[in-house]
Amino acid sequence: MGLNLAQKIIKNHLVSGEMVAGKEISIRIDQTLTQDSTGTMAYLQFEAMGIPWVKTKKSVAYIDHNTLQAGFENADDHKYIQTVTSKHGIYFSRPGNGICHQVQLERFGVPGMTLLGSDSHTPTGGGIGMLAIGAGGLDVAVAMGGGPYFLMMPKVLKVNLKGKLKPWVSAKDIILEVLRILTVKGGVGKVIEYAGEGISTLTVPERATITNMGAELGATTSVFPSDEITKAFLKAQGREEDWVELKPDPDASYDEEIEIDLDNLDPLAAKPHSPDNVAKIKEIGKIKVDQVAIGSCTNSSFMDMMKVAKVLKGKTVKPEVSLVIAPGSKQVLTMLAENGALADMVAAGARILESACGPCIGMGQAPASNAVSLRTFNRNFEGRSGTASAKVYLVSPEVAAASAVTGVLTDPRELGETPSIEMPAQFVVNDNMVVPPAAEGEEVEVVRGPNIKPFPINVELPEKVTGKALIKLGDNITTDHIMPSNAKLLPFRSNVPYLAEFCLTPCDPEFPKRAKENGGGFIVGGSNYGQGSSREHAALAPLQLGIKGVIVKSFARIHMANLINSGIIPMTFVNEADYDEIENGDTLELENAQAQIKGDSELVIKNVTKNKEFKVSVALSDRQVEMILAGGLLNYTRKQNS
Ligand code: MIC
Ligand code: SF4
Repeated sequence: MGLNLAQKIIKNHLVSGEMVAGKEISIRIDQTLTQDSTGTMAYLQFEAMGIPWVKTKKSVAYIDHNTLQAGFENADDHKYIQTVTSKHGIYFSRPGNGICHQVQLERFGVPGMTLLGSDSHTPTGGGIGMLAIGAGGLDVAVAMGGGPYFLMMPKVLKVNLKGKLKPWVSAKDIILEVLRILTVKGGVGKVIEYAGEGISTLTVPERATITNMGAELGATTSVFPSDEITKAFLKAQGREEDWVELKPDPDASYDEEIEIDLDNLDPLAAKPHSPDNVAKIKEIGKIKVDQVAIGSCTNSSFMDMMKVAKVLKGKTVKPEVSLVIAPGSKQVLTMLAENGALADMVAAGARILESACGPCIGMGQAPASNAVSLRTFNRNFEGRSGTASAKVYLVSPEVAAASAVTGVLTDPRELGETPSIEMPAQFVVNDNMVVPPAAEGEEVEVVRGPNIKPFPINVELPEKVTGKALIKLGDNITTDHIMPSNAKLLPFRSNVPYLAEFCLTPCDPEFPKRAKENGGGFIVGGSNYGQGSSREHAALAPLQLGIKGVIVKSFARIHMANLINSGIIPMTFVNEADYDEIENGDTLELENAQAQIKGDSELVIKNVTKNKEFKVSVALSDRQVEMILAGGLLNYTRKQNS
């Protein structure tokens, strides 16, 4: 039996384990990326490992998230990252050079290689045929040190694309359709592999929009083949030599398959407050729009920006609408400036932002109270924009631009003929904002600002784990709930004790106080707990507050890995009805914790308050069991080394 593309790349990088879905494997990592809001922690952890120089083929550190410098904190973190990367062999992409995933795709991505990034949208690299996976900072630090990356062998789901998109329908609509079909938990434990005649109609940036938002499916990653279109993109980036052809074997098999007929797709939107709450623009109707935000790692390519510029040319943004545009990279911005498209945007009234994440992560441009905000981004979780009452719709650049000029949600087909935009034969290449590491790392002095505080490290698992159920949450709790990130909190990503004061506060403002008063305890939740970001702060902040275990109906992949890395026990109800029995404040007890975790994948927990027992499952590999026993990955590694 032949292999599909995901299996081929995994096989080429396999270090340990059997390629059987659901079993733990480890793979060699060729490239890593970090961004600044997860990077400080990743580099502190890398330093703690004591490895002088990275062992990957290429590691890049980007500054793109925390670019609002309202105080000294972000600038201090940038200095720390710039000096620590220079010392240890990592390339540094300066603030202003662009959003990590966009720049990585343009300048560094190589088909067939593996990429591990401390950001959940790292799978953007799948658009160029990489196996690109998002992970917590500690996992990325280990990979930089040459260690393999451990993951459960994923199932592979084939998305067969038929036909060709109609005018004004775009790659964003394809991934929104996949989200409508599969939901935000439909990709958990899977790689989404794109195939079919329809892929030959999609450019690399369009493919990258699709693989980027595979993160919203909860997928391990998403991947496209590397073909003549990939070759043309790399050639236009002056990197033709990086191209290799990659495709599945003709007799490849897949665990699951869905089909999408591109001819039948209409412009879509994900309505508040979930990326899978998808409907046709026509069906939602002409709701009044207050803000339009165009950019983010999903839709900020040169082609996307050109579509927007063409719609805006010669028009004026409605007076009631604030239109902000953040081109994804310096390359994109330079090309827009050179060909006049930037002038068309500015003339129409667009507010141009720097090439960075910006409003996508609540770094400015929070909408007005109750505002409707249309965004070309990938997440519309409640409150993520910085305004709790805002209603965020995720749309394509075409829908966003059309709506900015009409003032209401608009199906762009109403604008008449689509502007024709050609993929450039040559992109403007100037890597002067990428600083190579020092020739002599030992000579570099690492600069640490006062905002860098020690991060919490767990202790060995005790014999008896006991504590209260401190909070009971519903389904689809995001990392934005667990560890909110906005312009006020992002500057403290290297200060976990401070951040912990805001842990789960969108769900219950009293949570941190209660956790501390009770000396820690348990978090109880529903299904898909921890979806969203790769931020390990969503595990470190609970650890700081003394959380010992999280009991839920199911977990999102990266968050579960981050809990294990922190030594917090991730448990799922064997019988989901037991979720209903637990009440806030119940005392829970895990007796003989060490023996139970070593022994069986099912543990017995006693609800002391209700005098009842219930079973939870811990789906851990032998290695993960050892990590929980040791109190997390750092302790486990230290133990192994001694
Ligand atoms: C996000 O889009 O939520 C982020 C901000 O990029 C995160 C990383 C972070 O929390 O720093 C992600 O996607 O992993
Ligand atoms: Fe940045 Fe938004 Fe992309 Fe996260 S999703 S990397 S915040 S642009």
